[in-house]
Amino acid sequence: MTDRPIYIDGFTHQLSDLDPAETDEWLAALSEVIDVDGETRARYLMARLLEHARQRSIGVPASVSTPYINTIPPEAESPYPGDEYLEKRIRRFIRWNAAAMVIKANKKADGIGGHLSTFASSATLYEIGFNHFFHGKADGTPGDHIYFQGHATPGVYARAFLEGRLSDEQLDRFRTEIGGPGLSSYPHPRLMPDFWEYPTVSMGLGPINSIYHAQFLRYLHNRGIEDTSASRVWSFLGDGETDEPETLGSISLAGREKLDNLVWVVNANLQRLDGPVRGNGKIIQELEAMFRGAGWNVIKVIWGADWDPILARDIDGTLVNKMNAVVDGEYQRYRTESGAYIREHFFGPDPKLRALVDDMTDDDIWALRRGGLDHRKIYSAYKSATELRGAPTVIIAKTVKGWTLGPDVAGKNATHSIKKLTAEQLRTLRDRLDLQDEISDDDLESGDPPYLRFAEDSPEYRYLIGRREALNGPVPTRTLPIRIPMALPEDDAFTEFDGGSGDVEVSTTGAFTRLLRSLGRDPNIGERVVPIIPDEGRTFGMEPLFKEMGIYASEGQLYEPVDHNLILSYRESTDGQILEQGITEAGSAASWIAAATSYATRGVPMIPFYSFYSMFGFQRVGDALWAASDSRARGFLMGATAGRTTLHGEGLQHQDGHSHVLASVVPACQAYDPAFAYEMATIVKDGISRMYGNDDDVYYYLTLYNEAYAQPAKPDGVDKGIVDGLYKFADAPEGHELSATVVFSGPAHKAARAAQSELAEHFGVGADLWSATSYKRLRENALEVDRWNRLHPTQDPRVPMVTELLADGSGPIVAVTDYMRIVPDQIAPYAPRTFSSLGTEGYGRSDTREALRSFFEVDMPQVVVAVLSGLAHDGMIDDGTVQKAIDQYGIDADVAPPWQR
Ligand SMILES: Cc1ncc(C[n+]2csc(CCOP(=O)(O)OP(=O)(O)O)c2C)c(N)n1
Ligand SMILES: [Mg+2]
Repeated sequence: MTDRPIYIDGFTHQLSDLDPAETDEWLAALSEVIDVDGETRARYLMARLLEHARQRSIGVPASVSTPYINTIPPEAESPYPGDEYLEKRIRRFIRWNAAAMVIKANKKADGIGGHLSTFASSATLYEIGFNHFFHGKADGTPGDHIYFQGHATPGVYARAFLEGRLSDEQLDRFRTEIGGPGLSSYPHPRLMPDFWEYPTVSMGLGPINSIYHAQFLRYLHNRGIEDTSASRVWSFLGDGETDEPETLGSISLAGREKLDNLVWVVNANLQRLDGPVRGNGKIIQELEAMFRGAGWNVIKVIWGADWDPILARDIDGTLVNKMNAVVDGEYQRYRTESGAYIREHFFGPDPKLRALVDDMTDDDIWALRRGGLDHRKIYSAYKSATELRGAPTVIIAKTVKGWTLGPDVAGKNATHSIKKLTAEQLRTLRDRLDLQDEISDDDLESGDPPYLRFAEDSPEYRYLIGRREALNGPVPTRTLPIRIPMALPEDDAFTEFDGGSGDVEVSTTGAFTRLLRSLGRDPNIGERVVPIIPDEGRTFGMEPLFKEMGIYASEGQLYEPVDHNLILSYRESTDGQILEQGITEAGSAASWIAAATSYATRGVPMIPFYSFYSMFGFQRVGDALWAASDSRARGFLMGATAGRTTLHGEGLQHQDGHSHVLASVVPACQAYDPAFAYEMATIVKDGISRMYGNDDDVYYYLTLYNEAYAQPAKPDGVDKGIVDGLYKFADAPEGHELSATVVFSGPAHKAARAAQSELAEHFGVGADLWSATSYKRLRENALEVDRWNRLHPTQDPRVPMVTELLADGSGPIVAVTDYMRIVPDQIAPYAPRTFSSLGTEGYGRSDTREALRSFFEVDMPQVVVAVLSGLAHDGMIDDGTVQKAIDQYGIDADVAPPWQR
């Protein structure tokens, strides 16, 4: 046994050694170098050989990691084009204002919070972007798409303030949004729709969204919808944030599709909230290996320019070895100590290293910068990233958390949560930023630090505005007029379902696929339809679309598919319309968000339909769908294979009886549970006209089922009811003494309709049937009315829609659904008569639909018993009649309820 890994390269065993003597000579030579000149020299020679081999194009794989030094050597840096003095002044004003804003907010109402340290570490990373790279939208073109790190908002506001985009009052209202023009804590387009474009504060979502956004730009381009080549996607993220699976989970997609329109900037301040990101390792090295492995261009910016002359003197690699060996916990410590400490502990132990800094004072050593704080190094990295073709770039920039905020804050474990500075600490910051002329000691004593602005005729202001003008106006800016308009679809696609399916049995999923196909052929919206699927297209019967619409593949189809001779072959192409994202709900949701916000980010409305297993929607990627509503996404989520009893056979992890509960908590989500094809088509039609005709910032969630049944024809005059959430599907059969109302949704219509016949035939009850397409909608209307009534006590009370509709009937009301009872119970307080519900509580399990419906107590006998029970409760029949029915159907009344079994 050995505790060292054994290195075998299959390749060297695969090929025969054509000249063993020559091989031995090479190996012996290398061994001698290791023994005589040491490992560093050996590594140098190996690195040179590999570099040489790559230059000669002999196809050796690139190594996944490089030493802990800058990727771009000083001699390859680009000359700096900016006015360094003015930029430094601007940066300092922004640093100050960002800190002042957080401190003031926190003073006003203790605990309201804000973050000082994140932006303090990344100010240079942003300022280089603002002054030299980020393209705005002033001329009506979309410019760049910039995902700002959520906790860096104070810096972004502080800059907007200097640019004159925000007022003193607004800065004063940071984190005070109620009742005035407040600034949201983090980037929230829902709250600041003219400003923020991308919600990033839930860690990991910004990064993954940015990847699929970059892919979507290519998709728009390759499909000929618009030329997106002038836009770049920038994503700024924290090093701690890379622990989120969403952050790194899709990086291989960007590498594979060669998304050179994508740049990530990782702010490697080595810290997250509680402590070091990798105290015992090196986050930068770890990330480098992962990104290189995924095909990204990696630019490490670790050391500032003051290190260049020291590194130049390190001829035998001792310094680089030391840089490689020290762990992040140690690097963090250095920044909280002193120059003397760094001399002792970093350079100290090795006399050769110590000699490298002999001519430097402790202050000189202390002043040595990290690369991410060096504007020239960052400029070179960005320039190189934007010029590279054929791969996405990640810039990993080493910074200091809480930089410039003084010894009590910078690099301290608690730095992330510090939101207050004492007068003394403020003075340190002021002096550090050289702002003594602008801010007096008295200003600091007051505890109310002033905001700084440049006069409009000052060189700083002119420079600041001039740079933004040269880059096409301010960023971030969300609003962009529609650039490539879209007319609404023709009616034919929807009316096709009005007549029903006759005797032919089809599922609502099948009907949707048909609708999708027709929408794809519509002259007005056809090309704007974006079907997105995470590898379940066949389950949903979507394979006909593979051939007809084609599957988007950035490099086309480089092989002949196995089913090439079939009519429904698997057709991939560069202009394919379907985004088949593979088995990634997180990725598909990100892809959907990119398409669903294209109306705003590009001025190009697109209509995405993301079809997924409903179980793996809100439950799996609920946070992404929440962020989608923040983004003001417009599009369709199609929760297929819905229902706890309808997706038979699959069992506990697949059978969804609660996505409508989860959907009910998202304000912008329009959640529908249609029973019939015509309902589904009517809802989709309404969705398109609301979102794309009326510009409502909502999205639609429809559950689709895979149970095939004869689809009824659409009754007259029900469109409004379908959209409003409830309509009468069938009148009660006439001539019965007793009456009742049965409300169904989704496939529960079967039990409801069977119960209607049974009640009439055997119990003398005429029940009318209603279809509830959206309990969420009904509840929201009732809440609004409820509130109005409460706050207008002297006026005639209003009546909720659901109450008014159900007033057209008599007898008890029973609602039956393939979802949990809490879904129909949303209307319980507003039902005009005795109300009860039947639903699918508990875990799903594998069995037939019939067995499942009996188990979950949502089948015909249960509906009959519930109606009779309601009648007994109302005193219309005696309890014995109910008991008789229970006995007659063989219902085991004493078995434990399904959710306890
Ligand atoms: C999904 C999620 N979990 C937790 C948080 C809370 N949170 C806010 S900032 C932070 C630490 C961030 O560290 P890092 O990504 O390194 O950013 P830095 O501030 O150091 O630049 C955490 C955990 C969050 N915003 N989102
Ligand atoms: Mg960090």
